[in-house]
Amino acid sequence: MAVGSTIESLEITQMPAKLEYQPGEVFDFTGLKVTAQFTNGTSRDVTQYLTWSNDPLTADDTDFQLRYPIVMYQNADQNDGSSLAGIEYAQPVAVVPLQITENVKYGDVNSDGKINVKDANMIYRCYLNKLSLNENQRQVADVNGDGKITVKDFNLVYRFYLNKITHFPVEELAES
Ligand SMILES: [Ca+2]
Ligand SMILES: [Ca+2]
Repeated sequence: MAVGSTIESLEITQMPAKLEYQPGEVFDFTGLKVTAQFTNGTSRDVTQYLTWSNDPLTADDTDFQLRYPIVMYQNADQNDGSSLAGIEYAQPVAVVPLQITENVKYGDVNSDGKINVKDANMIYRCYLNKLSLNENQRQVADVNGDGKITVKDFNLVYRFYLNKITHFPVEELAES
């Protein structure tokens, strides 16, 4: 790479193959190509120099940032650590738009990752008007997809818990 020339911008010339993620996954750069435009008019593939966060993705990472390592330019006395005046830093950033969606886990009304008798009981109590569920809870509780929370949903969740069924009617509706 030409020393002394400065990156003007980073351009994503090829998007990574995977753009859709669930929270908790880690960014996969496969297929990604990023080209740097230099102030001297040249351009070059700099994909291999980029850095990014390997932390699990969250719902906020829809603009995923890829950074070029800090570039220091302009003449400066680099032996004099006491004065950084006159040195400019630039950290070119390319942004990959990611789609991060949380999969609906039908039947898991209390969102503990398991489908068991606790969820079935919540559905039953909701049906009896003893418990009010929020919008998300109502969505995952309606496992037969009829828009209502009834004893049918309770039965389905309970049967799922007993391993009598492996999926819910609402999931078949979503797939078709
Ligand atoms: Ca649960
Ligand atoms: Ca229902």
